Amino acid sequence: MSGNRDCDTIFALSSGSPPAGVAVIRLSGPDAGTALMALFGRLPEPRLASYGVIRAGGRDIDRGLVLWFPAPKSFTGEDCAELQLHGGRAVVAAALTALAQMPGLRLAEPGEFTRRAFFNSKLDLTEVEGLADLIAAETESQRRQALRQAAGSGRATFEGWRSRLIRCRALIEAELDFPDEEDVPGSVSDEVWLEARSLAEDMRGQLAVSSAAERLRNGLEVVLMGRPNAGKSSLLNALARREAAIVTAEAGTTRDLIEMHLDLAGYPVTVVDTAGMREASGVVEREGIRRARQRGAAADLVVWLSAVDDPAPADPGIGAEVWTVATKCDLPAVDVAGAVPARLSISVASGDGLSAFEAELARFAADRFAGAEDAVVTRVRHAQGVGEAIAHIEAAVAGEGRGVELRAEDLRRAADALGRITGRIDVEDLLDVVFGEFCIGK
Ligand SMILES: Nc1nc2c(ncn2[C@@H]2O[C@H](COP(=O)(O)OP(=O)(O)OP(=O)(O)O)[C@@H](O)[C@H]2O)c(=O)[nH]1
Ligand SMILES: [Mg+2]
Repeated sequence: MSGNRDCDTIFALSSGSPPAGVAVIRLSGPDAGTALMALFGRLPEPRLASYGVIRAGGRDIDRGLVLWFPAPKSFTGEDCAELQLHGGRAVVAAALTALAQMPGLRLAEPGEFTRRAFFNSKLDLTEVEGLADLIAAETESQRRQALRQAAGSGRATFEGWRSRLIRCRALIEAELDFPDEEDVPGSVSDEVWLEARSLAEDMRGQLAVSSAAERLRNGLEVVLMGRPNAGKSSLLNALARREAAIVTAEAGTTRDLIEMHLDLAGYPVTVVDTAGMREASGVVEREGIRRARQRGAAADLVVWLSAVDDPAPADPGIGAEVWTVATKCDLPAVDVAGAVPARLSISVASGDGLSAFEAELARFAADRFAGAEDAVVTRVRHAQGVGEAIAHIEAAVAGEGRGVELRAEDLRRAADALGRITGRIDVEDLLDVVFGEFCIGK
C-alpha cells in the first residue's frame, strides 16, 4: 500500500447488498484504468457502456457492462471505472477479491468517493450533504428537497452571498488604501452599508424557513395522548395499517413510547403512541407517563384523544399545539360539562372519520413544511453559519464609530462564516475583486 492513502485507487460495491439482479462496482484513482484493462482486456471508449467478459487470474468472472470515466470528467474528478455485473454473492466476491489483489488498489472507506469529489471541487459541502439526504430520503418532499440541495441550490445561494460580501469589503478596503484614487468614488461606503443591510435581510429570510427545512429532513412529530383506554394505540395501528402496538380493554396497556414513521401525502410524519394519563400507582406506568409528557412537550403537535364514553379535557400546556379528537364515536356519548369541543370525531371500530383525520394531519404537515423544499438552510450547521454571518454584518453596519478597518474585518468574518458552510474559504477571491473592479495598478 502506498504511503499516502489519498493516492490509492479505491473500489467498492456501490449497489445494494447481494443477491440482486445487478451489482455495480466503482473504482476511482490513478490505477483505475490499469485495473480495468486487466479485467476487461482493453480500455473502453470514455463514458460509453461496453459489454464483454470480465476476467481475472486467467478465469472468467462474469459477463457484464464496463464504463470508463477518465479524469477530470468523473464523479470524483479522478480516473473512474464502473463494472456492472450480475449481483450474485460469489460473482461480487470474486470481482472484489480480484481487485483487492491488484497493486495500488484497496477497498474504499465509507463516503470516500464523495470525499474525493469534494477535495477535487466536484461538490461543495452542501452538495455532499444533499447527496447524503437524497440517499436517506423516504418521502417525496424529502426527495425533492435533497435533490435541489445536491444539485447545488445551497451552494449557489451561499456563494452568491459570500461574493456580495467580498465585493463590499473590497470596495471599503480600496477606499482605505487609495483614498485619493479617482476610480474610487467617495460615497462608496454608503452604498456598501446599504448592500450589507440588504444582504443580512436576505439571510434572515432564509433563516426564517430553515426550521421548516430542518424538520422536513427529520420529519414532523405528532404525539398521541389521552386518558388510558382513549384509543391511542388503536389509532396508531389504524394509521400504520398494522398491529404495531398492543391494544387491550385494560386501562394502562401502553407504557413505552411507540413510534411509527408515516408518509402522509409525501410528507414525513412520526406518530408516537404513549401511556395514558392518570394518577398511576406503579413505577413502570409512572415512568411511561413521564416520558409521554416529555415527548408531548417537544412535539410539533399533540393529538389529545377523548373517548365519547369517557371524555376528558387535555391538561393545559400539554403541548405547543394541541388538537382534541373525540374517539369511539360509534359508542353513545356521555355529556360532561365544560368538555372542550373536539376538532374531529373518529371511530377506529367503524372507520368513521379516519380519512378526514389523516387529511387534517397531511394539511398540518403541508402548512408546517411550507417553503421547506425551496429552502437552502436545511441544517443546523448552515443555520449557525448564516446566523454568525448576520451577526458580523450587523456589527459592521452598526459600528459607525469604529474604524473602517474593523468594520471591514467584520465583513471578512461574515464571509468566512459562509465559506465554512460550503467548505471553501479562499482569500484569493478578495484580490481578484479588488483588481478586477478598480483596475488599480494599471
Ligand atoms: N367501540 C370502540 N372501541 C374502541 C375504539 N378504539 C379502541 N377501542 C377499544 O378501546 C380499548 C382501549 O383501546 P386502546 O387503543 O388500547 O387504548 P389506549 O388509549 O391505547 O389505552 P392505554 O394504552 O391503556 O392508555 C380496546 O378494548 C379497544 O378495542 C373505537 O373506535 N370504538
Ligand atoms: Mg395504548
